[in-house]
Amino acid sequence: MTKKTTRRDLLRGGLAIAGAGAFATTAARAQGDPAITELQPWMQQLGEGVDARPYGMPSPHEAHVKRRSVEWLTADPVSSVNFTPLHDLDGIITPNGLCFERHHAGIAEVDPAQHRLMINGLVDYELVFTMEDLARFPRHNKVYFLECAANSGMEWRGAQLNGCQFTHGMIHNVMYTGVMLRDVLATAGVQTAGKWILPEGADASGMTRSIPMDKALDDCMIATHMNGERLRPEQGYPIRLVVPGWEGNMWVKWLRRIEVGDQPWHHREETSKYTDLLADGAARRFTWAMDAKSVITNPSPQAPLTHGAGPTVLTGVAWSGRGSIPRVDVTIDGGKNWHQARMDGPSFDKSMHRFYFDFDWDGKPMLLQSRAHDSTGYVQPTKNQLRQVRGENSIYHNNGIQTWAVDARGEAENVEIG
Ligand SMILES: Nc1nc2c(c(=O)[nH]1)N[C@H]1C(S)=C(S)[C@@H](COP(=O)(O)O)O[C@H]1N2
Ligand SMILES: [Mo]
Repeated sequence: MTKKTTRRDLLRGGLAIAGAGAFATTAARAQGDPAITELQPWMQQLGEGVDARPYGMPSPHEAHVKRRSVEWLTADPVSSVNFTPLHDLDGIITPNGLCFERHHAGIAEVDPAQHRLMINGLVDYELVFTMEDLARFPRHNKVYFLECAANSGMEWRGAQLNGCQFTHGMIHNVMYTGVMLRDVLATAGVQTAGKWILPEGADASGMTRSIPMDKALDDCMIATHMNGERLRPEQGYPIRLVVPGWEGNMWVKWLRRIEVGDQPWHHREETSKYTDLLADGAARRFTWAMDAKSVITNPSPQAPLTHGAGPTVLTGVAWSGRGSIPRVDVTIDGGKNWHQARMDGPSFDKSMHRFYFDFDWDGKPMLLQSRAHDSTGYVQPTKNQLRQVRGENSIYHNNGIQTWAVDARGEAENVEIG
């Protein structure tokens, strides 16, 4: 016979799960809570109708969730960067309006009717496509992260910016819809000598990068949509190049031309920029794939623990330009003990992964770190391990382990340990 469950039983069951009610309010304590006893304004009037919000926006209570920039970082906002508010997000997808932006000459406002994609150079047929032409190639859907090689660059010499939005926010993770670059190149007929491509952007910076043909024919896409809707102007509307797992600079936005050549061009963005100056003065050439990396997004400096000791959800994101992330380790005592985090959500190659560590906080100060393992077996290094190999002159490609010091009040700070 099944026992009839009373409300009292349910409450008791709930409390037992919560460990003596560490995070539950008992019915007795809740007595007189106006959130329960008072009729709220939204309970007393009709809401707006279906025509009021043809393109919906987040609740006004979420107005703090926004991209932010660091004023002193660059000389001018048109050649600058803003950062994804990682600490305010969950799951693995970055909402379109919150994807960090990196422009070298501001946002190009392109009229798709006046935009063309040209293929020229070492091809049998030099071709020009309208946006309509591109829509006639087979379409594909893929989730990929885009990380600027400069992400965490300000942290090379030591802990600096107070918030994962600023230390790790030059990344977004989006589902792209688009056509395979290899299908488009095939119509032009790449000649045997064609070993490299040079995509070029239609913005005033005329961004160009050399990309080896193997990568171009492997998984590169010409994207038209992000998270189901057309690309945003900030992200390269109407088309951008998607170069899975490789540094963000190669993902040319407002794509207008692809030249096929027999050798790399060595333009600005692959020589004086986006290369790493090693200790001996030599520069690392062509660092394309972004190595495995992770960061704890909550708690973090912009997202303190406010509930005190007891059940606590720690979470963060991890990614690798070389594959997926089967495992993330987490420590709350600065690396004395490591715990395997719980991976949750879809796991795609070269996509962001979400991890959680659900634990009972004793209310004492903590030193939080996360360490990603990728599907190739590579393990995310400490910042000191990176410095041993790369010296102190680097800016780009910092995938070292991040530390947050959490004090007894739950406030978090960017620090570096041993
Ligand atoms: N045409 C063009 N493409 C560009 C850039 C640019 O300034 N112009 N910036 C590059 C850099 S450095 C990065 S990190 C990514 C940023 O993409 P996002 O603005 O979608 O975040 O775009 C790349 N593609
Ligand atoms: Mo970048």
